[in-house]
Amino acid sequence: TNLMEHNLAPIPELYVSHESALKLKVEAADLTSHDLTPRQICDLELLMNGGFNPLKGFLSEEDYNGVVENMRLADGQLWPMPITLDVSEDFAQSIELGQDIALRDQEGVILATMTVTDRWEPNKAREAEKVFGADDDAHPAVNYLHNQAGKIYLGGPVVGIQQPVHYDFRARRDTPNELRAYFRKLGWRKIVAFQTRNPLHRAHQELTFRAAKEAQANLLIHPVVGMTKPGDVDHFTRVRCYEAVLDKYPASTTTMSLLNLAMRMAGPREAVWHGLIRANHGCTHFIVGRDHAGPGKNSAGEDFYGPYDAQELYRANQSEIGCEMVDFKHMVWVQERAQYEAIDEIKDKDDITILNISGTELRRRLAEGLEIPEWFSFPEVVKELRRTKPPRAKQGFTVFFTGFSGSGKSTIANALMVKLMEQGGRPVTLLDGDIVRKNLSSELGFSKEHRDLNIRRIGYVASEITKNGGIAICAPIAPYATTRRAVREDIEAFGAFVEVHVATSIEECERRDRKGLYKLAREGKIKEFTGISDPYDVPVNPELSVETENVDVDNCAHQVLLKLESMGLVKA
Ligand code: PPS
Repeated sequence: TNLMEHNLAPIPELYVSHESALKLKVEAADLTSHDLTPRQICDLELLMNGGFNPLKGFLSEEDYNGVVENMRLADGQLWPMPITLDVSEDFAQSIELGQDIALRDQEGVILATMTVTDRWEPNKAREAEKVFGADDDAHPAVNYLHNQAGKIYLGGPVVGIQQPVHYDFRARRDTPNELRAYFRKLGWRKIVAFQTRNPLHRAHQELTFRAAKEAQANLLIHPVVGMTKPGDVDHFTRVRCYEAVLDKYPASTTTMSLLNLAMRMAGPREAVWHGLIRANHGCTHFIVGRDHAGPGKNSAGEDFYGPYDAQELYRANQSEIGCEMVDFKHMVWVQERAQYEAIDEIKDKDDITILNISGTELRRRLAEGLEIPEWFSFPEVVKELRRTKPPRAKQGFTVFFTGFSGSGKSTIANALMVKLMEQGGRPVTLLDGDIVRKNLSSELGFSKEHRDLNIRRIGYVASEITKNGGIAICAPIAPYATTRRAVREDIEAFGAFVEVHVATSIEECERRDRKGLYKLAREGKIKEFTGISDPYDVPVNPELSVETENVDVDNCAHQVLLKLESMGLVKA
């Protein structure tokens, strides 16, 4: 890169002037509204503030096809990620092409208007294959695509009225143009950005130091606070951790800013996307590590991408990205020399002791309240993490029973509740199928839609209980695997989700017929009866499966308790 040409002039934004915004906001109140999802709000913010420059709105069909097929907009410009406005079929049908719609946040505030120029039903399987590398729901973005995103995409230019409001860490949030102005003011000509969705430990600090030195650049720590991988440490905790580490950097050459990006965990394509976003934020260099924005394992237990695929794709597109890659050296602690070194640069591997704590090992140590050594992290960071994540035996969790009607879910759940109350320490709530249908879901029937709604409500309450350190025991039929997975994700943000399949066969349930419902279902007097005239997806990987034929209730409940002990959720 020719740095003399490094251009920190403002980039285009999609906002109208303050005066026009006031007027437009009033006019927009009469338009058909779309309530944005959390991910769409993140996307819209970066569209409006120029973070997604050169995009001028949500992708048109032609742009979308180009992006999916070969990472290019219709005009040939590099853009690797579909930024699409997904909506329901009903909403899509309610509008006409050429119409303006209002885009509202979750409180109903109008953030922008969009002229709908395109409306189409995407081939989601194709998008999954091309963009994320596999049509496999184990990939968080593929799961989102199939199970959360609407069926229809709308495209068209956006007119920005106001930024989404953030009440947290306000001083740490900057638009691309604010960062550009800051760099201009400080006279920074070279800036290397560090993307992260994890707390920073010593190895990260070492590698960012080295990257800055190598590029002879200033450092921008640019963590994502929008949406990251389900199960990540929440951004409030992370930002407190970053602030604690920031003291260890030279203030005159390092700064930190929060990026409200919704990540897709798309590995190679994501790295290219991140680079473009950082170029828009005025950066000249970008750190790409091993397995950048990796989504974890696929459903066959293998990695979605090779560890250096992201670096390769980035390198191939570097000149167009406009932000030079600094590749991440995997840093390890060399005990004898008491310092971090890049693993590929160590010559005397056989004579020294290399120490490393993986993310999984760190989570285990936090969960079990074990020691985390000072060579690995900073005491201030560990303290913050422990504050958010007490050891597992003190955290909330959810036990989610699923199985046919009459399989024994409620009875086992009741027995488990009593056993947990005998132990004491945490409040226990039982969300039994029948109790929930009475108190939360009295208006619902047994269609797929209503069952899903019922389960999502249970999941919501259980996630709140889990978040607040209690134990939630749920015992619905929950026949649909995708819904159970969605509930799992909601809950795993706050604590463990223990799925217990009460595996009583349908024949046995019907033979027992404790409520006489199977008889009625056979006679057609109850429609859509699970196992008789309605589907049940057998859990594929439940934490536990219990047989109830020839096993008494106490023993079944005890099996669950043993499972909870083995997971460290209750003290042995
Ligand atoms: S679901 O699918 O998870 O929302 O079902 P759930 O809320 O657990 O409700 C299940 C109880 O409702 C009774 N019932 C039916 N079950 C299945 N299908 C149909 N059509 C139906 N109609 C009524 C049944 O007694 C279930 O009781 P449990 O507690 O499972 O034995």
